[in-house]
Amino acid sequence: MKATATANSNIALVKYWGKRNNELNLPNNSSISMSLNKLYTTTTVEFSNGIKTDSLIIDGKKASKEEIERTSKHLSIVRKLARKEIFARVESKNNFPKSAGLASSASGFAALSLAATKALDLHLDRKELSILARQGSGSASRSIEGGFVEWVKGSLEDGSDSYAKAIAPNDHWPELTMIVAVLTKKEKKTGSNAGMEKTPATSPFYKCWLDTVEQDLEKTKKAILEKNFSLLGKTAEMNCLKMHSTMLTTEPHLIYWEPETIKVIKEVLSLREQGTECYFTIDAGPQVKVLCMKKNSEKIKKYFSAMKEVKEIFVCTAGEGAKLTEKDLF
Ligand code: 2P0
Repeated sequence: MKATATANSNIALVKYWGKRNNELNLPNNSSISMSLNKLYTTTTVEFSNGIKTDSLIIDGKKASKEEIERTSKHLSIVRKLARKEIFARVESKNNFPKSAGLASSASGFAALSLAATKALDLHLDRKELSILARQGSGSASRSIEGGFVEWVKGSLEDGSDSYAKAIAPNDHWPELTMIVAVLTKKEKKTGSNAGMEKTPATSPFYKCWLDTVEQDLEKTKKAILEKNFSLLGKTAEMNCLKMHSTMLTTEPHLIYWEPETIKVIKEVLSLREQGTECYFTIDAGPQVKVLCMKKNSEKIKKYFSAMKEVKEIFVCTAGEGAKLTEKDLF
């Protein structure tokens, strides 16, 4: 009744922002992401008859009450599937800062879903795992599959048609690189969950977001399949700015950027003006992710490493989907 899984984080090229169902994490719009091979979570789950409650350690420390409750809620879905009333010891490790806009909930709930179902001997396929992971955190639905995926929003009330589908595998476009610049490791004040709830209800720009997202999805799928970097980069950057426009105009406002974020955005634009093609995308946090081609990645990495605002850098290509491992954390 013990299993360990690893899952890569993923970064959206077309973002998920706003839900039609908060309980099941059903989104208002479909989204597309790329799995990141260098950012991952490893999670060990052990169910045992001898314990009376779930416990959780993250990165060597006892998790907060909220984190334990969220994990326990997710484990209860797995218990129900397995028809077992049994608690678990869970330990999880990220190789990157958590809750700072690097999608640790995506890799975290994907790894937890795979490890917990394996530990209780449930054999879910990728679609079922994606549906399960989505209930822990929406973006986790996209971390089950590797490479490039589309999380289709679906329309059914029970969420059985809202899961991530593969667009292309991780070896489809090896030149495509995402450089993650970590600017601050502070945990954010407003989590995505709370933020996302307020935007659809208060931002006057949210309608515009929904009106244009289908075009962004089409352009992004085409760009991935045809390996058209300019189309991909332009669409992803604009999609990110549109999402942040809805965040900025949410009441109370959601400003996830820090001064360092603007500094890096300006540097990306300046590099592009000088002929090095690169584009930025930013999530619900201050970190900037830079899309570029492999031939320019070393130069861009050096450029950003020299900035005092940049604390850590990960140069990523498309990673694999969630997988089981023998390397238990305890
Ligand atoms: C995304 N984000 O598509 C968007 C862009 C943040 C900005 O998915 O409430 O942690 O757990 O479903 O998945 C972050 O949201 O939110 C996210 P929940 P989640 O990557």
